[in-house]
Amino acid sequence: LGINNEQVERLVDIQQAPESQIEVTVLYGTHTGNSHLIAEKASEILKSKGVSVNLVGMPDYNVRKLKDEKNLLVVVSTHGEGEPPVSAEDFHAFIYGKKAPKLEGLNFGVVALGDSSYINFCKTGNDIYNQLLKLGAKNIHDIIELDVDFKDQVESVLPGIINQFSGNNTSGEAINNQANTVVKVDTDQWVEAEVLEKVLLNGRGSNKATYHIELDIENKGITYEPGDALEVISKNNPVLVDGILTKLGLDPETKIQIQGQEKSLREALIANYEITVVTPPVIKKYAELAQNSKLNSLIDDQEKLKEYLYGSDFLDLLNDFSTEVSVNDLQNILRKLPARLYSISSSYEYNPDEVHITVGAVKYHLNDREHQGVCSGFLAEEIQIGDELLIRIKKNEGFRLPEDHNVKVIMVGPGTGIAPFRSFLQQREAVGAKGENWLFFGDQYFETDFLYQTELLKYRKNGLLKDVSVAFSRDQEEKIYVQHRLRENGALIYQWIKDGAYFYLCGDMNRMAKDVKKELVNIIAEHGKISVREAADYFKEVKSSRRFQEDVY
Ligand code: 2AM
Repeated sequence: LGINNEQVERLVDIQQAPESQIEVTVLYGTHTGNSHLIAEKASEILKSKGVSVNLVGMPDYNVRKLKDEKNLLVVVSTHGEGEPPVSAEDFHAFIYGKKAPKLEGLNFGVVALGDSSYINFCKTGNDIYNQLLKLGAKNIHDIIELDVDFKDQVESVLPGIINQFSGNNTSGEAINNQANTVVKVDTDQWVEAEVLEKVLLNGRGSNKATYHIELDIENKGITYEPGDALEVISKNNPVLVDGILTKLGLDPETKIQIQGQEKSLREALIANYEITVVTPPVIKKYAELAQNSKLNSLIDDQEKLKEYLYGSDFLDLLNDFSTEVSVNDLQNILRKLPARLYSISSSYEYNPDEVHITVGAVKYHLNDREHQGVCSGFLAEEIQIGDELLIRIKKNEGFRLPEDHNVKVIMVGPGTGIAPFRSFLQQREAVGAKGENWLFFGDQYFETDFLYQTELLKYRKNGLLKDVSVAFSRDQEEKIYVQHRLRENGALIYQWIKDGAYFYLCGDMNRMAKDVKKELVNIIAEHGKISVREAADYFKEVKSSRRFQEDVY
């Protein structure tokens, strides 16, 4: 079970306290809701074992209570290149901060979610795990790391850690029964929805291909709120699949078992396995097979590995480091293809029969071949009007319009970051919200990349939009970005924020979101006539009161 003596003693401690009921706080930090899902499931199982559970999201958790906790199960995801999800930022900062308490009386476990295509896989979970140890808390179980295909794994790992908390008998049989009967986290049904419309939003000559896609959900029993995302099941490009099969000399019609179904190898490679991305675990498993000294030295060098993996697909790997691969090997090496998430760009109140998404197609040339992003490529190249897509709604409670319709709203969404704001605007129109709306949009060129231009200008004309401030970065020599437009309007932005406006940010996480937040702090400092440090504190307050919300990727 991976526990040491000390942990066993702890466990016995718990068991020897029959009088008082065991209490466990299940604390989750989530971005897309997966951690929430797992935390809920863990709570359910704990309760069924007579444990008293306090299930709480990190933003709602009073960190001053941490020092009094006895049993803590943390479920947390990692965002992008190893950062905490927004909802976990404060908790993460608190345990690393000066005010972090000693936690000698605490038993804890961590379930970490992540995406193994990133080098810093599950970093936030590991940060929290290591820091809780440093603060003197006792790990009741080793950290559990779950990849994007966690739904397969969670059923076998969750009972193990839960039994440590509940102090229950941990016989393998009990765990297995649990695994088969109780631990199903993936219960939401997928729905087939017909593609009603598919429009390329960029003009001829653009560097970009952004598609507006409308899906029919009439009578499908689906509802959603502005801010929610759509999960889409995608398929791999058959050309890439055939390239792989040819390279490996495998028979496409070989029958294999996958998720309890029999399929041909070709079908499975199209629908079930990830081949457009090579993750570090995948290349490591492949290296064991290939026994190639060049490949071995590559995987030992993190920086070089990262550089190599950037943009490479599985066929690149096969071409660069040839070796014999059996059907069985393939099944062992490849990761399951996860569903993809897109911010919904329509409002249910405005049109309950449809759901819209705005998809930026990822396409590039590498090693003399065309490469595509898996789902955007699928939606851009394969899917046509009249086709059916498998979809379901993914709630996003961290990105919500103010309940009070009179509150002003500032939205910053360059590129496909515009998507949720189209939904916000439709919603504000549908419910007749009186609060003013101000949109900042940016992209490369006015001529070809002003997404939803007609709609947005119409909204400005009819007053739904107070203004749409645009930044076309490449229409002039020097770059103009949305944050420059924010700065130009600094005095008014500051006024709005002072007056209680909500500020929303959506789009690129790595550069844009960081720069915009920095600019916002500068605006607060300049127009509030306070130091940058004080402005940063003020910004934190705005954020904790949920008047700053972001959905970045
Ligand atoms: P660029 O591609 O010309 O650099 C949407 O992709 C828009 O965001 C583009 O105009 C892009 O400009 C811009 N962008 C790139 N980096 C950015 C940053 N750090 N801050 C704000 N916008 C950025």
